[in-house]
Amino acid sequence: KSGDDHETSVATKMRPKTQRPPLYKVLLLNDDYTPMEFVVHVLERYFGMSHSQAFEIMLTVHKKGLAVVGVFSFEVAETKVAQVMDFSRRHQHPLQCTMEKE
Ligand code: TYC
Repeated sequence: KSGDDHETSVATKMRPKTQRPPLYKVLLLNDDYTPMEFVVHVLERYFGMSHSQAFEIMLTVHKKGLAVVGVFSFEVAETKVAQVMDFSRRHQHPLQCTMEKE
């Protein structure tokens, strides 16, 4: 039969789309009450930042209102948000942490 793929002359390069898992930004929100040092501690403890890195990001949140503190798979992002929210609540600070799809 004519029209079989192997007989047609135009070579169409097969380029299967690589599936990447969706990524989620974890955001830290500013508020008027959480102590700066507490936020720095959270960034060191849950996001593996150095003290100076953590201080820098904390100041960005303080000045701009929010900042992305990391980009993770859904499960890791969800865990980080839960850990920060739980730690803040236990210390009776209103610090808010959320996630959004990148
Ligand atoms: N704005 C707070 C203060 O002046 C500090 C702060 C920084 C709070 C970052 C939350 O995500 C935050 N004490």
